[in-house]
Amino acid sequence: MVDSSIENSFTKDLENTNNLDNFFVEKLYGSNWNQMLKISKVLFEGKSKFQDILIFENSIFGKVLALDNVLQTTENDEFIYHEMLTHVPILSHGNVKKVLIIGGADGGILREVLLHKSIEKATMVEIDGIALDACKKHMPKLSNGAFSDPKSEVIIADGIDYVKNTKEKFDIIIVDSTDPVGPGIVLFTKEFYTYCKKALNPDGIIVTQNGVPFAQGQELVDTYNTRKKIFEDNRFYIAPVFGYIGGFMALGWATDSKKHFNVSIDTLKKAILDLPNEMKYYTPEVHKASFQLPMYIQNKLK
Ligand code: AG3
Repeated sequence: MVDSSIENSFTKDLENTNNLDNFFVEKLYGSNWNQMLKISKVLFEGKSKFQDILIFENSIFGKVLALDNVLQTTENDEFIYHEMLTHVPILSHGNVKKVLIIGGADGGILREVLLHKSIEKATMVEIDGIALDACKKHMPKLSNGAFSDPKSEVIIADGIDYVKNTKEKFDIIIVDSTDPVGPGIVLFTKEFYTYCKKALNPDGIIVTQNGVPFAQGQELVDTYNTRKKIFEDNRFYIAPVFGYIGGFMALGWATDSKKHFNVSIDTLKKAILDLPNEMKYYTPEVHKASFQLPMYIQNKLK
């Protein structure tokens, strides 16, 4: 028996979806498959030199950031993406002092990076200062103070120019980009990965977001083919991020050091004791399992 108040709220919601006013509609996967989120309140709407920026509230996801009409992050599911894109490379490496974040306007990656006591400096290079300020003001839970941490350095610049010109060397580069459309497109090129390799220490690791393979399979294949000419060890690991519809998202991993992938669960279990006990997705077991790809994803990489 369905609780009648639940039934009523479903029926009411169904009626509401017939009125398309006040819905955010994402058409990232083309016109045959859209995602709709009810907007209960608009918190920020603006346009920068690079993109349209929208921050709104939704009763399921909490505050939502969309850039050029594509959902980027939400308060209620961000932990999955930010924990996996940060702790997997940092804990696999085991001795990380300097991290470079490319993109990441909302500050979620920076927040997770700074949890690691070994970090001496976290540099974040974000192209869009307006997006960053809007997130800081309207979604402060995401960065949770990370922007004013003395170990943080925030640079407003194009990520590709930064990696091309920097003399610094990093242990980890985390590319928290948009999809390969608009300002994010250069972050998927051979040039960009080559500059990243130069900016990494010899045993450094670069991780990237590579879309949802079921819907964006070509992005996965292109990234793999481009990077295998540059790095010794190229892989993907997966996490389901609810707001990025279509099942698992692929996170890319590239390094010249073969040992990081083989880090043991015991090493990870010891390393995680140094972190505050507040993970909501990451565990050492999930870390190791996330590199085991379902067959439909393996087939794309054959
Ligand atoms: N950047 C990754 C957004 C990718 C969306 N793609 C998709 N739905 N297939 C997120 C920024 C979070 N800091």
